[in-house]
Amino acid sequence: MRVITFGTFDMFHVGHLNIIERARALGDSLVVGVSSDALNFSKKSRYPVCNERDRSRIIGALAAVDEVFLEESLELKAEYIQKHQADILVMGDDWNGKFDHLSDLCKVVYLPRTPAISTTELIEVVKSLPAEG
Ligand code: C2G
Repeated sequence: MRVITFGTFDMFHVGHLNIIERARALGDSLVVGVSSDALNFSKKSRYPVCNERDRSRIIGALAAVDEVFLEESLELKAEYIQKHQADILVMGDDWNGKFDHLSDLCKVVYLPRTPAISTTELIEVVKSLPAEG
């Protein structure tokens, strides 16, 4: 079984690792679509802290990941699933129900998010640290 998942994975943290490892455990191989910088800008009006090349390198270096590609549009999930011959689509449950229409192409699974950690919170924590010196 081939599993596919998607994400920005900016400022990589343990919540990202958890979903990637749990996604991989559902099948025999895992392909990850890393959201492009342009896709992030169009969604959030800001670029990720880490650029798409570095984010892709980090994801590709993980033992649980077999293949990485750039996700250029949120609307292309069906094409990516078919191109990569995925049997299972895994998303965090912040996306609950959003991809149910793809269930005629593959199984769609939403996994619970890891509580109490997010890129947004990490940015806030770093901002609140006192300056050194
Ligand atoms: N995640 C998680 N637990 C957290 C934080 C994130 O399980 N504490 C999961 C998210 O649910 C998502 C994945 O990690 O499945 C990547 O999260 P983001 O980088 O925030 O990705 P996102 O911007 O939601 O994806 O097609 C979707 C796009 O690629 C955007």
